Formats: sequence, C-alpha cells, structure tokens
Amino acid sequence: MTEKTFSVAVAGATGAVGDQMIRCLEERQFPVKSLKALASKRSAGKRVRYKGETVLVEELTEDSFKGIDLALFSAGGSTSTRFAPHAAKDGCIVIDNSSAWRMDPEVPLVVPEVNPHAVSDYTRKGIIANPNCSTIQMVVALNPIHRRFGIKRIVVSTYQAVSGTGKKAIHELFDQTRDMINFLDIKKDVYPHRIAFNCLPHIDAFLKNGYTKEEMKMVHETRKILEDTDIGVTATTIRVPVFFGHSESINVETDKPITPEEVKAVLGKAPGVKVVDDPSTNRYPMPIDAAGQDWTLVGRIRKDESIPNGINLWVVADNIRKGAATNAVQIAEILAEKYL
Ligand code: 25A
Ligand code: L14
Repeated sequence: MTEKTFSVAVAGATGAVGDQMIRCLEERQFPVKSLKALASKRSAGKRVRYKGETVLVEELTEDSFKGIDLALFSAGGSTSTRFAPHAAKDGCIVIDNSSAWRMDPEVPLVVPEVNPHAVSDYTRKGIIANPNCSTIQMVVALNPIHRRFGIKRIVVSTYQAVSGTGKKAIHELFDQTRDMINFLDIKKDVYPHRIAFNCLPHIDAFLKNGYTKEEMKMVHETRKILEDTDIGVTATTIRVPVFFGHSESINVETDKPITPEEVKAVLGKAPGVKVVDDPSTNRYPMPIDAAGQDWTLVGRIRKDESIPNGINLWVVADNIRKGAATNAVQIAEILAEKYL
C-alpha cells in the first residue's frame, strides 16, 4: 500500500451499507487521513464510530466535497444522481454503490477480481460504479469459467436477503417474525407483502417487459463487467426471509466441453472464491456461513446433463460486504495504489 493518505467521505453513513463501508475502511487499514460521515438531514448530528473515535454525521450538501479525495456513496440512486457530479466537480473521486451511474458508458463498472483495469476510466467523469450485489458475486464465480470455457448463456435464479433493501427492511423481517410467532397482526411497510415465512418474486420495480429492474441489472451489468455483449443472461430474482447473504442457483452453457472436476480446479485458484463442495459431509455454501466474511462461496458443482456443455452451481456471498462495501473499498485500494 502507498505511503499517501486520503481524506475520505462516506455518503449514507448511517445506512446498512454505509456503516459497513466505514468498518471495511477500518478493517482493511485503508490509508485514511480524515473521515467525513454524510447522511440526510434526518441523521445529521448522529455519531458513527471509526477506529475507536466518534465522528459526527453531517448533512450531505453540494459543498460537502471540498478538499475530499474520495467519496463512497450508498445513499440511494436519487442522492447519487444529484450529488456525485458536485463531488466530481470539486475533484473528489466518487465510488458509487447505487444503480444511478452503472450503465453510463463513461463510468467504469468494477469488480476488482474481474476487471480491475477498468478503474483507469475514472478520469472520464470522476465516478466509478459499484455493481449490483447479485451481479458481483455471480461474476466473481463465473469470470474464471468464462475465460477458460467461454460462456454462451447464463440462467440465474437468486434468493436475496432483506439487508439489500437497507436497515428498515432488516427491522421489518425481524418484527414480522416476532409478531407471527406471538400470533399478533403483522405490519408491512417496506415490501408489498409479508416477507416473514414467505418468498417474493419481486426485487426493485417491474418493467414493461415483465422483468424487474433487479433482473435486468443482472443482464446488463454482467455483460459490461465481463466485456462481452454476446453472453446471453436471463435472471429471476427472489426475496427470501434471510437477513444477510444472497444465494444464487446458476446454470451456464459453454462453448468448450466442461466438467465439474475442471470447474473445481479453475475455481480453486480463482481470486475471491472459496469452493465449498463436499456432499458426502453435507458441505455446501449457505448464507449463515457467508455472512460476515468476504469470500464468494461456490458449491453444488454439477454437470447439466440436459445439454452437451453445461454446469450447475450454487453461489453465496455476503451482500453487504462483497456485494457492496468491501467491493467499494477494494476499488478505493486500486485507486490509491495505482492512480493517485
Ligand atoms: O434508504 P436511503 O434513503 O437510500 O438511505 C440510505 C442512506 O443514505 C442516506 C441515509 O441517511 C442513509 O444513511 N440518505 C438518504 N437520503 C439522503 C439524502 N438526501 C441520504 N443522505 C444524504 N442526503 P438517512 O439519515 O436518511 O437515513 C438514516 C437511516 O434511515 C434509513 N432511511 C433512509 N431513508 C429513509 C430511511 N428511513 C425512513 N424513511 C426514509 N425515507 C436509512 O436506511 C438509515 O438507516 P438504510 O440502511 O439502511 O438504507 C440503505 C440504502 O442502501 C441501499 N442499498 C443497500 N444495499 C445496497 C444498496 N444499494 C446498492 N447496493 C447494495 N448492495 C438500499 O437500497 C437503501 O437505499
Ligand atoms: O444495488 O435488495 O441496485 O432491495 C437495489 C435493490 C441493491 C439491492 C442495487 C434490494 C440493488 C436492493
């Protein structure tokens, strides 16, 4: 790591992801000169902890970024749309966790294990986008397979934790679960239906084509990160009553012949991936094991016996860490080491 230090701002510091961004800066010993915690007016005056010290939360305004080198944003799409250009104008590089800038051709969309070279395009707008949580863990697992066997088509179904929606959704699952087992009436606020003891085939808004935005993000972002517009991707995204950790059932069809043994060997050496695959001892990836760590866990590696060249996988990762905060801090590390 470089000797230089950086003034860093976290926008959305009181949110589920913003809080974890601060933890990741601390854990990974990012060279922070000063830390500024930003949130909406509602949270101004609250305090967050950083390295045993208390940092006062300030209201995010257009002038928040003067003298700041790097800003990590996780305050929702409309906040990023509005404030990221002001930060960039003041010479602050933005790493944005919302969907606002991801598909902008002038904004790199980066997963450090997959396309770290794309970071260099940060100079075009002063913004780097962090992909969607479900996309990140999928491309970490599939990029090594794509490079070796050539992926033609991906069919993915997700089982997504409520923490992706933020703190309010974490409370909603907790409260509904508690009320259900006490035979009380439940309250719904964040999701249109009960999430406790249920599954919702609905993440983010529905589009005209019948898919949800979350499903189409997986299609477009995967192609952009893998730098291959020919890959077919079709997704179904499901909310499940899990607090932390997204799971994905992934089917891939490849150009070249492929076997489970070869996939295990390739993934055994892949950055960020841990193969957890031993059915004889009931070992396979689960959200309870993924939560709180940064590996993308891959298991249930099987041949798709219905086509000549196909594989099935089960991929699990912590959506708040690798799916959001860790990935953003890894991008900051590349910037600090190579470009600043
Ligand atoms: O939910 P929001 O609005 O996007 O807010 C998230 C963070 O951004 C801040 C907000 O501060 C919080 O720190 N923020 C929002 N609007 C802002 C603005 N105009 C803003 N900061 C500056 N200017 P806060 O003080 O508003 O919020 C404090 C707590 O209240 C929750 N909250 C936010 N908006 C609320 C609200 N509560 C009630 N009503 C509202 N309208 C907020 O919830 C925080 O706890 P949160 O954790 O947990 O929000 C998580 C956001 O992050 C996104 N997200 C989660 N995972 C991912 C992700 N985005 C991309 N990738 C991921 N992997 C969620 O979708 C959600 O938007
Ligand atoms: O990053 O789980 O585009 O409700 C927006 C929806 C993150 C997850 C994004 C959810 C997603 C979020």
